[in-house]
Amino acid sequence: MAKKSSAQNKQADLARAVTPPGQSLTDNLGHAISDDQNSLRAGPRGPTLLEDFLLREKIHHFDHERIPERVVHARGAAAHGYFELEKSLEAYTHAQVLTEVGAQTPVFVRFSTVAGSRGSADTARDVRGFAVRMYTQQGNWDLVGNNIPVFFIQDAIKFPDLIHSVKPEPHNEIPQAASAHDTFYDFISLTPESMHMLMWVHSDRAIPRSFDMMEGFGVHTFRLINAAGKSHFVKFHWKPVLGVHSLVWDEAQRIAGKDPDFHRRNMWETIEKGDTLEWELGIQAFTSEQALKWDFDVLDATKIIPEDLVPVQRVGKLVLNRNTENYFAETEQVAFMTTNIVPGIDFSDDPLLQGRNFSYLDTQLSRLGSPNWPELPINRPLVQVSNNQRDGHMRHTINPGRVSYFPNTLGGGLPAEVPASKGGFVTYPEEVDGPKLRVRAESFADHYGQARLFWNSMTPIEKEHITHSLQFELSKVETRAIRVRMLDHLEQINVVLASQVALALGEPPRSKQTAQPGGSADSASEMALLAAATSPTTASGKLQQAKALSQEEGQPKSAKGRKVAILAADGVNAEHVKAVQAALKAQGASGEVVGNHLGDLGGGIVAVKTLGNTDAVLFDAVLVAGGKDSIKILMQRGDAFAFLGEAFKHAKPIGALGEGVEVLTASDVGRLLQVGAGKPVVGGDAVGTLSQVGAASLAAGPAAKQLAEQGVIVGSNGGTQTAISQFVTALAHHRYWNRPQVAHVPV
Ligand code: HDE
Repeated sequence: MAKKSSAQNKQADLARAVTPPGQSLTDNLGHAISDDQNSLRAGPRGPTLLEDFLLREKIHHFDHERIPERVVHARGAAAHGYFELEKSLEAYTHAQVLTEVGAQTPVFVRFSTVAGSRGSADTARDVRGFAVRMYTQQGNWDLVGNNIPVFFIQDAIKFPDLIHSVKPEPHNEIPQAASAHDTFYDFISLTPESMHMLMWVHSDRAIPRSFDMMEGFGVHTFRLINAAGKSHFVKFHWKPVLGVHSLVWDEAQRIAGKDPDFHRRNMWETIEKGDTLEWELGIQAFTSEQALKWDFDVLDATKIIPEDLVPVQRVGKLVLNRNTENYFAETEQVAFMTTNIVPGIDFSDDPLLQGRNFSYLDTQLSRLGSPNWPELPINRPLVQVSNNQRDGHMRHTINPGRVSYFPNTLGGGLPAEVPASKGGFVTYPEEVDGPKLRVRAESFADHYGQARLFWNSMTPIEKEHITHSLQFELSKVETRAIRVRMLDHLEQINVVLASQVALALGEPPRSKQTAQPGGSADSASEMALLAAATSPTTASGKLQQAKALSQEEGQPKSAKGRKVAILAADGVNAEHVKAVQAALKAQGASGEVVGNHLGDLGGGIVAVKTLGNTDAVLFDAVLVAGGKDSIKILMQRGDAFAFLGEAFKHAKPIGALGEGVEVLTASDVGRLLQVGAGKPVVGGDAVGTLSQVGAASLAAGPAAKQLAEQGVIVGSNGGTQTAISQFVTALAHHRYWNRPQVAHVPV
């Protein structure tokens, strides 16, 4: 069995290429440089001389620093770590990486968005790439997947059209990293096979809270082959230990401006402070006989295999724990390929996967410029490479000797072929026979059944988010005929969905049942309507709803990794701040002091952010600490009120301690939150808004409980400790969708 320490092997391998900073400045060929600040010129004010080889070399290198960005998935961030197998899959495969329990395999994982350029924002509504490379003892295994389990198209030949349609329009290069434009919906409305994926893309899955709060999927059906040569089909899953959690759309758009590096920063900081990002590897293994019984085709990448039909077995853990040394050398130059598989794993005939198998090798040549790209440190495998391939641009390997062919006797017959019994790769001998045809299989023909399954499986609030997202994107489509075509497709999925979207587009509703979109759960009629809105499914293994599609149900909820803004100013109650920070830390969360200025706020409290340089959207919750002087200052600051309004609007936990309650009462939260006399907060029984009732009386009474149910925690000085622990609990709950009138928050 490979030693646990083998996970460090890739680190040691990369270290061979890490150049320590030298003592003396030299050019690229080792000549010491005496002046790196002034070019060589004829006289102090004269022209620059062609002879200045130092200037020319420096500028020459600079001019060529960029390589072409990826055509898709250009925006990405990556980290190192390991995969550890917990349960042997020897019943299904003889791949060492999936049979050696306890062995740690080094990994490099790159997350990405698809549509935007390298410099675009992290939080665009988009599919996320989830590309995992394992440096196994049998060569590299790349699982180049996404965070959504299906894809837009069934056949690789349509990929260039799909991507051309979603990319900025070619005449004006607008819009960047956004699908909300005519060409995308022109294509999509003519491509019904994309409807299932479209539902996922309009769900909250397309705006993840962080990389480690999203699932990963291999998407295609692959094969596993065991030692006896028997094949099973398999789908690969990565299940995040923290559960699947998302941003809200308005928040995602604001983050794009406030911190375009939101996701990559989060991963970087998590690892820098010694924490890890973790997933479990899950597999759905099934036989071709099982597959033939289902009313959908497992070779069709627009279909999932519901977990109700084939449960996901969790078999190992993926841990990311090391940041890159150099973004370009590692994240930019890593070259994933679907064809990087190891013995015991093989392809299925999914036509999308088959097309990808051509594409990735090809793309690396265009991006990295030489067939020797596998020699780059991040790409080279940990096992020795030996073959008769030679030469080419940028060859690093020095192959000694006169033999570069096989078979040979002059080289002792080496390097020799490796028989299957010794680990040589052998393709699974699948029987194939048939006429050459350009056709789509009949079994790929159902385009709406699983879109309906997805819709049916959503909670009302998730359905509302899908509705809002479609309203947003389609209202940006300028060509009416395209908008109407999209409504026709939506009607095939669910008539209420189509009607709600039609309302926002100024089109006649498709059903008598409509509700005014309320903006949130305060539109009780919309919630009720959406809850009841389901459609009969097809191509779904006879299921009307499926497990694991909703991210509101059955997900682990914890405060770990969550970030709280503690609003404070000079004279803040230091005990409050320290107690909140300690309680958060105990749960793996953190509290950052956002002050009226950076630095010392008194009592040992240090502000690390300011009300001016950050924003509520960059945090998971907001708390106002007490302290008379501090509150006096905060009451003068519109940006403090904006913090609370935004957090309220985005359904985040809000807390106020001691005098901090005054700020809460005076904010939009106080204006809008209704308080009853022991009755539910939402509805006609309210005795007033929070500001009318007055904050001071809330701390102990039934009203405080009502507020807590909506994720608003208030604590007078006496009840501070209780309030803090309630606040941490609220943080683990993440979002409170049951708040009234969030659409009235003017931020
Ligand atoms: Fe890709 N894809 N893709 N793709 N893809 C690329 O390869 C392509 C598809 C995915 O972090 C490119 O090295 C074709 C499905 C990820 O470096 C390119 C087709 C899925 C990444 C390419 C697909 C993916 C890529 C661009 C249709 C989900 C980023 C640069 C047959 C399962 C990997 C590169 C990274 C990258 C082609 C469809 C995932 C152009 C032709 C389906 C995660 O070769």
